[in-house]
Amino acid sequence: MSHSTDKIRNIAIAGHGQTGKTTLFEHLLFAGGVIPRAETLESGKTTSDSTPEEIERKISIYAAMGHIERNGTKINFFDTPGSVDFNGSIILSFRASEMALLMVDGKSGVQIETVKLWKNLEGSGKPKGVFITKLDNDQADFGKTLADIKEKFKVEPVPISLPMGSGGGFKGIIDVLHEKAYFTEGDALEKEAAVPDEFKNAVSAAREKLIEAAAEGDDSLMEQYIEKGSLSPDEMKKGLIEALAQNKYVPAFAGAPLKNSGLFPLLDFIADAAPNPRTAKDTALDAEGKEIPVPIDPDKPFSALVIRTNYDQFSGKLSWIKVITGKLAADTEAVNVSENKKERMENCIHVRARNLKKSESLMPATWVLSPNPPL
Ligand SMILES: Nc1nc2c(ncn2[C@@H]2O[C@H](COP(=O)(O)OP(=O)(O)OP(=O)(O)O)[C@@H](O)[C@H]2O)c(=O)[nH]1
Ligand SMILES: [Mg+2]
Repeated sequence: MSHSTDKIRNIAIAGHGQTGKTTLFEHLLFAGGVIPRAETLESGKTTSDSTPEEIERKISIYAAMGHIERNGTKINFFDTPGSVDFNGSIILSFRASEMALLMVDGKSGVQIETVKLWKNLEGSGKPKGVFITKLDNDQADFGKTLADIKEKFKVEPVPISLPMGSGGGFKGIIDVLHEKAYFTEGDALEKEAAVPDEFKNAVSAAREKLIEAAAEGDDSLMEQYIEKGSLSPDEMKKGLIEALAQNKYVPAFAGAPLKNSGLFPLLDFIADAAPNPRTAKDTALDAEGKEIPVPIDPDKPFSALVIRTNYDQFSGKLSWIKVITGKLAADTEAVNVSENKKERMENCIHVRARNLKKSESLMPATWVLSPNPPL
């Protein structure tokens, strides 16, 4: 199914090595019904780490892409490698996404590669979120990790979700925005329930912070907040979207993806509030090499960003493409500006985990694979 551009969200998952990016990606695909079960790193069967080298070394070497549906929105994720040796694919994944989600281990805190990635993202001005993970580990500490993020990045992270218990006593996650609890259920998906009484005060305090962040969205919301001391749920949602698009706050998520925990609050927030590509800013180089703004727009002539090109022994040259303007249909011809030559894109292929599906015509902001044999 082809989604209109405003119903697409593009997110790059990044962070220090071994923080659990591939595990989050795998469990998101499971939560989205794309794969029947989530595989572990140790099994060597995860969707993302699929090359012999990755399976052998148990690390990600190549960026992987996949998408799931949530509330009528198509959410594309990039799982990027943690090692700087593969920095090129991380940078391109950022370039192709409207938001980055940085993974921070709830026990180790912010590690060096994440600091470098943060600096890189600061330059782009794109919104960033943090996912504090492995909260099921002994000694994991959500509050301490938030404080570490605050100190290292000089920002006030705003919790969208909160953990219930920690280490051996970890029970699940609370969605602060929607005031729902999600209890872990072994290998099954997390189960929704009412917020337990013991966490109600913490949720109220976190909601206050969320309302403050939302009030930053625009002047009328700020006036409303100053006048009434609060915002309605609709104003809150509008403010969170606006303020995030302007990079005014950093949403913080809690979870233990290995236990399927913290996935739904993350997905619901992304579907509701992550940047809409239709309003996000993109840039390209003009014929003189000058950087110019390029709005992502279906009504302009076709243009696309090639994120990566693979050579497949059966299909030949396979390019990962993000459509920027116009529509991409099978058998489209376009000029490859870096090589100044024409290329033909034979098909458009949606990547759903390891399944590939042909698509007729694609809207801007979509990521696809496209075989482009020589003309
Ligand atoms: N306890 C616990 N362990 C986790 C969780 N998420 C990931 N892990 C473990 O952390 C290790 C690294 O996980 P990966 O998902 O490969 O981490 P990564 O960030 O993708 O690693 P690189 O791509 O190599 O940088 C594996 O042993 C996972 O099982 C979690 O939520 N809880
Ligand atoms: Mg990985």
